[in-house]
Amino acid sequence: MKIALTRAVPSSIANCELTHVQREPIDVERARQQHAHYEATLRTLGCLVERIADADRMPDSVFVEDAAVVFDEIAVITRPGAESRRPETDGVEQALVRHRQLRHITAPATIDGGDVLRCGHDVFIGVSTRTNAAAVEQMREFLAPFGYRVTPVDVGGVLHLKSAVTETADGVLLINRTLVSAEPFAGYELVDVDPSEPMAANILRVGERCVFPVAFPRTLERLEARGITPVVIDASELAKAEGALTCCSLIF
Ligand code: CIR
Repeated sequence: MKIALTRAVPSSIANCELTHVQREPIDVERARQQHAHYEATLRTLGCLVERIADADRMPDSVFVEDAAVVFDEIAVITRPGAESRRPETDGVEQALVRHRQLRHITAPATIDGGDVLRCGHDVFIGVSTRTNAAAVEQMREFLAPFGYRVTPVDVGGVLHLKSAVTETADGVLLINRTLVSAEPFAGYELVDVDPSEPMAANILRVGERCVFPVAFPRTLERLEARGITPVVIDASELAKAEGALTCCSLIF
């Protein structure tokens, strides 16, 4: 059975980090309802949802994806690019230590899990405002014994690599080519987001199924035309905190 680690929406979320999104009021109760529905969806897709201990004073703590990257063999505890987010990793580490041997990213390297796209044994790492080249090298060292290929990918105009490209099925990526070059993904089948929905490239894969936001109906049509039929949910409140679907869980 797959495990999905999640963490509660903190009451401090209004103070979250924002980079490419204008600050607007976030309805914490609505965010919590949507987050509960997200967790329920993961359960219907066969995940055992485990909550990491709350971190109510850490505004971005619901976005657990950024604090660690989980592989079959090890889990890497990150050193998040935003200083305000570094305390988040302790709780995530306590939850993960029961499941995996751990490795730790160390200074001067910084990396957010949102910049790490794993497709089988290909690991693409976005070099972004949050993730630097030193982190790519540390990841490469951690993963070398297990046969992963690590490829750095330049990311600009968006927070993380996985805001621009994610995996929908083995060998199939959903991508916004205006945010990231398609070149590193040669050999993959690419499904393009609808040009009117630039933020639609983040789809959450759970085994053979996917979860996708209701906010992007045109891209949904493209996915369905390709034979991909995701479960559609509303994630609009956390989108105001610059969070997408993959950010809210660590699934392994
Ligand atoms: C941040 O700026 O760090 C948060 N407000 C949003 C993080 C979203 N995480 C992700 O895309 N993996």
